[in-house]
Amino acid sequence: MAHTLPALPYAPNALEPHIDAQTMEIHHGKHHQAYVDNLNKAIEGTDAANLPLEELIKNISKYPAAVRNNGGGHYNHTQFWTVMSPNAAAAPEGKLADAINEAFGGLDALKEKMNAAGATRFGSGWAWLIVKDGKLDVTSTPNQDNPLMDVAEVKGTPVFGIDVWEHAYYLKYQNKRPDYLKAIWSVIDWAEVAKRYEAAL
Ligand code: MN3
Repeated sequence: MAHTLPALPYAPNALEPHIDAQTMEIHHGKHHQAYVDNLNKAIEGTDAANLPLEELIKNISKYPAAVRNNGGGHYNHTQFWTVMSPNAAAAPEGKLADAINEAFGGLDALKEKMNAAGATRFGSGWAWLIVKDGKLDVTSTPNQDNPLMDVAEVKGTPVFGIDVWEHAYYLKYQNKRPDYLKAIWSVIDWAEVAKRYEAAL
């Protein structure tokens, strides 16, 4: 059961000007493809080859670093493409909006908290909105780790994550990670995030 690269749900230039087409093409077609290929290589001929990705991720401490890095890379990017959209719902509604108000005091406060988590993550990693003990929380992980991994410092069910690797923003934003983090909220699709939140509960 080899893992495969999911198609981008929109054209590579669909998220411009916030995320440029060349970054999307390289990020999805080269970086994500490499995680998929290297994950398949790392699990070929082992018991892990028959397991769904989420099972690998939840028990990642049992596997070699190549499975952690590339399995994490595949999982993280797969969710990343789907929570962005050229027709993004601009604000959360209903249950998700209530939960954000309760946990953070409002959407702006959540954005600030996630941007701070992303901006202060040293080197490469991800900023996450998670469900932890039934409540929303914000955390970050290094490299291609995520909060679903049994090795994560702060564990929880990922609602969505923002990639803060330089490859996600360097062509357009150069070293200005905070500018990228400010811009990305224009393409975060709150309707998709709400679906993921309800599934995480
Ligand atoms: Mn990436």
